[in-house]
Amino acid sequence: MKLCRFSQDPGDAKIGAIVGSSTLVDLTPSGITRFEDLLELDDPLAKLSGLDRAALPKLSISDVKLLAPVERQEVWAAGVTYLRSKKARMDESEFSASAYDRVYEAPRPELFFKSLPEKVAGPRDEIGIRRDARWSVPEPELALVINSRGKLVGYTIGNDMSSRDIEGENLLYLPQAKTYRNSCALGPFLVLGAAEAIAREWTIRLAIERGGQVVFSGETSVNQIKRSFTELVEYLFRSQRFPHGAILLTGTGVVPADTFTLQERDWVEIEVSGIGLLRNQVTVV
Ligand code: DO4
Ligand code: MG
Repeated sequence: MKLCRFSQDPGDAKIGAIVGSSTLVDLTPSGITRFEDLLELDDPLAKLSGLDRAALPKLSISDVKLLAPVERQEVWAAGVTYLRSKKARMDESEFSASAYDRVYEAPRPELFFKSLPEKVAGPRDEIGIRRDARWSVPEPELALVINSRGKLVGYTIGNDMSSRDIEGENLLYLPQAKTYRNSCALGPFLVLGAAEAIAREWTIRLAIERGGQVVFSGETSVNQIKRSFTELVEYLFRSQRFPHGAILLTGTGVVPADTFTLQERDWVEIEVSGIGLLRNQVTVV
């Protein structure tokens, strides 16, 4: 079951259920006005299947603005969960190479804070590259949607925009390389009710367009993630509380060649086979 957050008028935010490829059912008249109304339930799917959908308004997706599928959740990210990410980062930084090598093998995963919910870019919003960075890349990632009790309830697509030169210069600069204006995008849909085994069959595809040409494309499989989702969520919730739930990006397995950097006005397209397609244009921030 796919859900979305959308607005019809500036400032409003509603919840919709996706039907087919181009329609959504507005859940507002049923009393579901926030994802939190559903995600905290023991069985959100049962609640949704009990609705009389025929009585609810149907809208064309192209007539609304899709919003990032996040409300009050903090957004966190896991790192170095794919072999490809470990290798790229060891190559980019002699100085910190052993840190990446060790964290890939260690029992404790790398987890870092990525974004406050109100700073997240949604579908078609701009994503940022820092004006003081020379080497900027998107990181296409599966994002786990977790409720306040630490239960994995859904998935969306995440873009963990990163400044590789800043991270590579010194690992202590990681927060600056990872968290700046428009450095996190999420969307377009929240997929409920898929077990980890199903999500592990999905593929993640990244394409970058410049002036109408694809200048980079690559893909990976969710199953290449070294750690289980349960393990990542369990570490995130250790000695930590998320009263509104959390979103956890699961790391990147697609890394453009070292000669590639994003430029202003590039389009970044991330497709996860079980979820949909997240498209954003790059701006310098
Ligand atoms: O270690 C730095 C960040 C790693 C990361 O964001 C990733 O592997 O996706
Ligand atoms: Mg990442």
